[in-house]
Amino acid sequence: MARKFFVGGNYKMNPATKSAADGLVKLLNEAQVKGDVDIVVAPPALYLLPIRDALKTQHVQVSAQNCYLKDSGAFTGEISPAQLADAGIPYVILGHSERRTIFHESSEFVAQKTRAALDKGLTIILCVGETLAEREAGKTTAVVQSQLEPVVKLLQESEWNKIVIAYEPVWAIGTGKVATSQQAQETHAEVRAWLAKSVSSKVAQETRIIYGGSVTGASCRELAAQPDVDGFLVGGASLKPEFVDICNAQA
Ligand code: G2H
Repeated sequence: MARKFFVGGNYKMNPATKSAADGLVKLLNEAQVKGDVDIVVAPPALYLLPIRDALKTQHVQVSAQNCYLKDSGAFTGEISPAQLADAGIPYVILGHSERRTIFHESSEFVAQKTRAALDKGLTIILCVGETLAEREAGKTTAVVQSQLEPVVKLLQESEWNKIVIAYEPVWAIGTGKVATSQQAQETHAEVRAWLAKSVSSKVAQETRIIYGGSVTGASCRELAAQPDVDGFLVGGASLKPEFVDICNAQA
């Protein structure tokens, strides 16, 4: 089964003003998107609804960048999966390395949030990836598997169609140092083989595994040509016109 190409734009804590956010919407509304691709942009929570409502193109959907576990309650600063679902936000990014590192989110916590988001019908862009020290120590596969294992334990096989795995090596994030197409392909293939063993061959074949980490308009085509690279999660370049080129990387 062919996996549909997927391109996410992770705006992180950008842009700094609403008028700059309007510029990003204009870019998306005017984009010439070729081919069959899921495009999902993840603005800061403050801009989720205005951006969603200003998008005139059917090609683009929106995602939250994070959520908590509970439906509601005394959790200052958090957004719940129930609130996202109620607002009609279809996607949420979970487990981004900036959440794991800066906000100390464990793989178990990310798995619990994945469970909670699935229970509300959200689709999860689930981020995993190793640090440079871990890669150099030959631990890439073990680290990525250890991040996925708690999720595997909490999901039914039938729920994996609501998961997009984003492989984002930490050393490539925001550094300008993109993984080579060979490095990305190798890890994606290992993740897929591990899914076949740990969940099922159907899930391994159908789950999209996208690459993130300093993807640009210049690097996207070679990466997209790899058989196990099903798209991208784009940070810095999602704030620039080249994001459209990345959306068309497989066209
Ligand atoms: C990795 C990526 C988006 P960037 O975090 O998730 O960001 O493309 O800026 O490295």
